Amino acid sequence: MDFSLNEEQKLIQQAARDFAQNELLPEVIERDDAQRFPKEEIKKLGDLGFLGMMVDPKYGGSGLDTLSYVIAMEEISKIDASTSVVMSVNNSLVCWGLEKFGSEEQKEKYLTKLSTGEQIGAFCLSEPEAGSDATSQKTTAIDMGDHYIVNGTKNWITNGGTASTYLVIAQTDKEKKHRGINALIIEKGTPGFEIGPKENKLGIRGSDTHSLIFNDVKVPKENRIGEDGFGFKFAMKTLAGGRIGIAAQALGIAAGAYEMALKYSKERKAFGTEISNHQAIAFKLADMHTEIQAARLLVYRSALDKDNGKDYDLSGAMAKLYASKVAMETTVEAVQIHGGNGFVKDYHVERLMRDAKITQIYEGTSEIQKIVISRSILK
Ligand code: COS
Repeated sequence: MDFSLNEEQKLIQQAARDFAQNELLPEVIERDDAQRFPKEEIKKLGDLGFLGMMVDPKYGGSGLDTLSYVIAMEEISKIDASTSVVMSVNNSLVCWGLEKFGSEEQKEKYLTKLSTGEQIGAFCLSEPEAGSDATSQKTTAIDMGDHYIVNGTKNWITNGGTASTYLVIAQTDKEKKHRGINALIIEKGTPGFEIGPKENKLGIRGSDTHSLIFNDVKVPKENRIGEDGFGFKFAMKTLAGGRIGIAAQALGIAAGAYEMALKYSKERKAFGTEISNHQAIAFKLADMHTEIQAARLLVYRSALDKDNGKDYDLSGAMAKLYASKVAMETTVEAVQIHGGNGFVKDYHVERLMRDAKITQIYEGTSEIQKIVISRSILK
């Protein structure tokens, strides 16, 4: 077992760190306040090759491994989780799903633009009544011969307003239950496809989350991903990799909060000495450091499983479950170490605490991860 990074991975880590410091940090508080999407920053992230990191260069991607992707995700998430969720969805849910399961024509037409960041993608599974219970899709895609007619609503869609390409999961044959579900590529601007209002969120407020409404939307058959009825498996397989990305995001949020708390504890004085000299604070830092390192090992392990062609459903679920818990606990402690300053926006840790919460919810709640893990160990 060798967890040391190679030269290329170290360069990617440094590039991501520099980008986060120079491009994301300066206006991250303002974007969070105003719920402003990081439009320019995402464009630059695309220029860096971070929006299609694992995609084959022949489709405009960077051709890197999953480990490189999680390393970059960690660094970006230390500073700005609103930006890293755009990166995660585009890389693992949209680009990966299209490259793995899309037709050659779909890859030529959509993937080449998505992997460079010329366009952004969205992954549309959740509905008002189908979040965790993902097989209960109410959105329908009725087979009309050479096209589908799509009706329904999707909820909490990341990149909902800014995306150009939407991967939409919908029920074609209700009798067949999850085996009658399809995944369709729907372009923004298709008649009948409307974008609902933007959600006003607790955290990742710079990201762009919307409901989507489909009213008799005509989608050509060639926009279906995979065979008829493959849609649910497509969603599950794609989400399994997505969970590695969100685990890396959670790891980054935790590590970012820890680094800020560590620095602050060496500067802030109380009772005549830096607060890091008080065991009450030093022990908190010891716990944070240990838990973050454990989370990092789980995240790296799941990325390596994926890179080595092994099953990563279990390791990805464990990484997400644990890293998101560590993100929540670490950010709460980072606020505590900052005291009154932790409660005001200028010190960043309150934002990281708000951002951490979503990592226990999206791409499968912690409870869903426990279903995946327990089924795997009990089968
Ligand atoms: N890879 C491939 N196929 C998978 C899979 C995976 N990781 N997980 C499930 N499947 C397949 C199963 O093999 C089964 O297909 P067959 O009947 O053809 O064998 C099908 O999917 C249904 O699986 P299952 O019967 O286990 O479905 P459940 O309704 O019990 O749900 C969970 C399984 C809970 C794991 C699933 O619904 C889930 O992940 N829910 C959360 C979805 C989510 O993450 N939502 C967040 C919104 S997206 S941001």
